[in-house]
Amino acid sequence: MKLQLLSVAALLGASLLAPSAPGQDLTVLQVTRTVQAQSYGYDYDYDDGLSQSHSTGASGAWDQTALADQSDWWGYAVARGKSQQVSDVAPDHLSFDLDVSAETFGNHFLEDSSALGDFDVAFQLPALRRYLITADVDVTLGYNQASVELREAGAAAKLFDVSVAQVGLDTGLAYGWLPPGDYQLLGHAEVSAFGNHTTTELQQGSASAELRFFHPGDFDLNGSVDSSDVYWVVFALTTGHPAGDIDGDGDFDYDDWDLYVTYYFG
Ligand SMILES: [Ca+2]
Ligand SMILES: [Ca+2]
Ligand SMILES: [Ca+2]
Repeated sequence: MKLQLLSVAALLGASLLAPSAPGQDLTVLQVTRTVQAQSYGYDYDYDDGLSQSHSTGASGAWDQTALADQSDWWGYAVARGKSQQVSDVAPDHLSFDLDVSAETFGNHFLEDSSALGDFDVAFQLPALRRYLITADVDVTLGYNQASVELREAGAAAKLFDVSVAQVGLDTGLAYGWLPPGDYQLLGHAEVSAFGNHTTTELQQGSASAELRFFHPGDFDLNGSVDSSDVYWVVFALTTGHPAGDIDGDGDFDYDDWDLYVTYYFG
């Protein structure tokens, strides 16, 4: 049923009442952020490898690179792994950009390299929040994978999942309301390259995401709660836009409006 009985003017009038001030968006429970890179080469009278990794359990901005850029004892390039992470764990958002690459150079009997980046943050939402998540993953053809997941802590079911394996790219966007509780945002990107005297490889991958939180009444996700939110709720309800099915029961009626009003004043 469309929401034809409602007067838009009356609903806009309701928005003149100020909603309550937003509280803290998220409480960080646990952080693990890692970058890792490795390289290895083997040949007649040569056998050596390199590895580098960094990790942090702290919140805040983190920009870190692990590099394993290997040359042999005579100066010939062997293999190179590189993992870079630019991420943020902030009171109102979580974001990360994981870039990994692995390369072999064709100068040895056996060469390999690998790189991985991980973002794993568990957090608590003390109160109902409107959320918006965007994600992109991308890997070249090979033994590669990249993924972004949002799930309730301890639950197998994923609230949001974008992933690729072997080759490909994917992108995702989701928004809605998250009830108070414990959640986990995960990002992973991993690539490997193999080669020898006659073959070389360059493998690349990335996983990036941004998860933002807003006041539950901020329907249009622009950072403020005002008459524009009421306008868009009414628009979504009257046009049957999926975002207007606020209670998720498949129809567009007063139940949705009543729930939104609860959120608005939440
Ligand atoms: Ca708004
Ligand atoms: Ca509904
Ligand atoms: Ca209904």
